[in-house]
Amino acid sequence: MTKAVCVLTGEVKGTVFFQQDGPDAPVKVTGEVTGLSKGLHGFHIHEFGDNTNGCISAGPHFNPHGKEHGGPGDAERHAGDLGNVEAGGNGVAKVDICDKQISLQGPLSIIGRTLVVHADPDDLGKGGHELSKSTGNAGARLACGVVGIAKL
Ligand SMILES: [Cu+2]
Ligand SMILES: [Zn+2]
Repeated sequence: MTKAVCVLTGEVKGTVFFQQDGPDAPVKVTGEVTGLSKGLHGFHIHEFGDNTNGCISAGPHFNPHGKEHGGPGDAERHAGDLGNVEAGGNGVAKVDICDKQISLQGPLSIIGRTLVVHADPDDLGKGGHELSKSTGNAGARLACGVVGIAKL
C-alpha cells in the first residue's frame, strides 16, 4: 500500500489524503477543503511540484498521454482531471474520489506534482468555452500544495 498527502494553502485551506492498495489499483482521494464559496470547484493534479511563484508555477494539468481536458469518467481526459469538489453553504467540501488514471507509483505517479483547487466549476470539457478543452474553464487557482509521501 502507498499513501500520500497534500496540504492545500492559499485563499482556502485543505488537507487531502491519497491511498493506493497496489500498483494497478485505483487511488482513493479523501479529505476536506474549507473556506470555499458554495458550489463546485475544479480539482486537478497539475504537472509540476513547483510553487515558487505560487500555484501558477504548477503548470498545466498533468497530461502524460497528450489528451484533451475532460471529466474524471471520460476516456478523453488528462490524467490529472479529478473533476470538481462541491462545497456546502458552510464553505466545506468533503473530498471522496476514487480514480483509476492517477497512481502513486510508476510513470503515472502524482507524487511530487501539485494539487490545485479552483475558484470556479470545471466544465469537464463540455462548456463550449475556449478554455474548456484545456482547463475546463475553472478559473483562478485558490489554493495548491505538492503531493508528498505520507507515513503509512
Ligand atoms: Cu487545475
Ligand atoms: Zn485537464
